[in-house]
Amino acid sequence: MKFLQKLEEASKKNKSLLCVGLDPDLSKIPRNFRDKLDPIFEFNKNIINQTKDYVCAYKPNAAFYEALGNPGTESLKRTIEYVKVFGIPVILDAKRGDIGNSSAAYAKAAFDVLRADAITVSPYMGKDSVQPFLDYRDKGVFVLCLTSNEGSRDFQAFMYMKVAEAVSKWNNNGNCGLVVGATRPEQLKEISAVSGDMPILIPGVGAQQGDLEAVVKNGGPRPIINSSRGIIYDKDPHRAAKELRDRINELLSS
Ligand code: NUP
Repeated sequence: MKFLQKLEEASKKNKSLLCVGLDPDLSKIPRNFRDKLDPIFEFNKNIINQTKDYVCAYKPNAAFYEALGNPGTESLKRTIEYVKVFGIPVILDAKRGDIGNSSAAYAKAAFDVLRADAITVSPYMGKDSVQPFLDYRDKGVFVLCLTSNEGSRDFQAFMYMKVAEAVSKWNNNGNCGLVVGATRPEQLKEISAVSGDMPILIPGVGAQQGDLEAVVKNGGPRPIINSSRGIIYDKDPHRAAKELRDRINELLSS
């Protein structure tokens, strides 16, 4: 099934625009998981079991798994397989992008080996660095447009509109999306005015204190609103995910 179709089905079924970020940090996960054979997978599995009725997607950030070496990669693979059982799409947050043959290898790793449904990529090296990802027509490709961190003022502030316009043109297979930080609601409005019906992945609510109300208002027709630490380290992830999903829906209808 194509990424976008999978996203829409999960979104409809769970009445949700919420994406939960699976960014497990061994030093922060509860002690009872740390004693298990595969602590990261067991932690994720518990989060997934508690939140799977309230999300439209999950977003594991590759960094937290790669930092653990081979066992981390195994935990990531198992996590993606586990999510698949529920028909929910997985966006691998890996921010890849390189010369063509290297990007092709990154795409193979993400889509054929890890079996993610979508990936985040950087546009910095231009279209040929993104093309190998776009060639996987059934997979989603989210291009960084304007990120949530302070450093997005250094370079991205001068070119985010160019990125949004370029990606709209790269979208021949209908599999592109953009990434815009929730801490940039004004620019999100400008971006969604030119991005048509492309989904916009919006991280930065919760721990980074992005403006949820403005994000829902300005995020275009297909916002995917991500919270990672705000959900996974809450003492009650089930309640935290449900409350955030409901709050988003309340803002949508107000
Ligand atoms: O602009 C971005 N901001 C951001 O935080 C683009 C991202 N991909 N992220 C990622 O989203 C970040 O690396 C982390 O995986 C997640 C946000 O996590 P949290 O602040 O909700 O814990």
